[in-house]
Amino acid sequence: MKTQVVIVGGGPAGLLLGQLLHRAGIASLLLERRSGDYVLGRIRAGVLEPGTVDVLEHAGVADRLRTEGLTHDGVEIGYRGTRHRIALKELTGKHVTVYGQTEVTRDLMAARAASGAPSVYEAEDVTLADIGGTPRVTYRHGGKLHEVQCDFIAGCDGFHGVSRRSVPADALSVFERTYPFGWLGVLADFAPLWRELIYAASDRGFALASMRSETRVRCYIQCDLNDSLEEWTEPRFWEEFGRRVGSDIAARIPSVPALEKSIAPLRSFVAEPLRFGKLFLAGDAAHIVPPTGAKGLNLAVSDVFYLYEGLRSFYRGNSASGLDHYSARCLRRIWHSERFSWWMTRQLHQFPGDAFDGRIQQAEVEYLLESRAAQAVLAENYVGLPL
Ligand code: RFL
Ligand code: PHB
Repeated sequence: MKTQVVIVGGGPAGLLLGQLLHRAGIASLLLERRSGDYVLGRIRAGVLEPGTVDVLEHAGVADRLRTEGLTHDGVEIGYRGTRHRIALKELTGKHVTVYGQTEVTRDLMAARAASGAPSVYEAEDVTLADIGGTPRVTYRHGGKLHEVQCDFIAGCDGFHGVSRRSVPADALSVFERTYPFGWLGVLADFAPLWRELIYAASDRGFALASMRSETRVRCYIQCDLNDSLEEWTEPRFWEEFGRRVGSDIAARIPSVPALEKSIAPLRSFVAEPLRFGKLFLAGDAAHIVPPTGAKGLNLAVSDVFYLYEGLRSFYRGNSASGLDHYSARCLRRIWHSERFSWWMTRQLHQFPGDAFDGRIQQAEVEYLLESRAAQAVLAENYVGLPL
């Protein structure tokens, strides 16, 4: 079989690229290791930058987002028992949209199915060959081995995927930071007791109050990396969450079961460059940010948009310059988001150890809460730097 672009990975990055290419008349084959239901069962991001919404509009997949997405003009920072609003709209003229990654993925899956563009779910042993020359991708499906020749491969297969590992180690530079804690997340059905997201720093650790709709909340607490999900029963989770976000909310949390509960480690990671021969990495395959800045999905979307522009001008205009500049163009935006996500994480979590670092952190949060200029810096980054 032959196609123009093989897309490895059917998360938001891979699906969005497929949809944009389809609309530009460029053929792709999408290979996803898991089943569609499994992909939709992963609960992840919730906040979309305006630039991300624009790209989804451009891809023709924003109908439901437009009606069901929640517009948020601010976020709150909780600190030492009080809450302070960062007025995103006033400070930047922009707002963010609360719309779950699951829903973005669902909309993209529906668009791909409707377009008739081929996807293979439960594709096993995806292997990339000759990525420096005439690329081929092999995979196993339904007990059979398949081989596809293509012009380009888009590695959209997340942090644990095969694409980045297919690049010779000496051709990649890796930059990495891990954090000594994780996030325990709970999804539950009750009407949010907060109007906007609350990022709460407390002596007991960080907590985030988020939401998916008018009837569904998503909440996180900073936890120990060695904690097990079993020890975090729902009553214990809600009690701890309440102590961190504030007593007004704590008193009103209903006793409800979790629809989903998971622990995620926090990591900053960038692999450079994003291109090797005919392989282009995009999204989590190339970089990871800790979730505190709500940047991961948004960065995946900006990578994909640049890659789509590069491929479109290659096929339409016979110009390879967009593809040649792809990596540098992405990396500039990636590092700005890496910095912001690292900074948000650093300011709002409890870190073990150093008393000096602790005092600096305290001074920095106090400055943020007192200075309109500091708030404008946060707001500008939170709503997203321009594409
Ligand atoms: P994904 O979503 O990981 O999709 C990669 C897909 O590739 C498949 N795959 C393979 N397929 C074929 N062959 C192989 N060998 C394969 N190996 C893997 C996988 O099954 C999967 O379907 O990466 P993508 O598309 O780059 O999307 C990135 C986003 O998922 C990620 O950045 C965000 O979820 C990060 N994130 C957040 N981002 C935001 O912008 N705003 C947020 O509010 C936000 N909150 C979060 C987050 C991530 C979190 N976790 C769990 C890490 C909150 C959390 C808790
Ligand atoms: C979420 O709703 O899952 C969410 C929101 C904001 C973040 C991280 C996660 O910074």
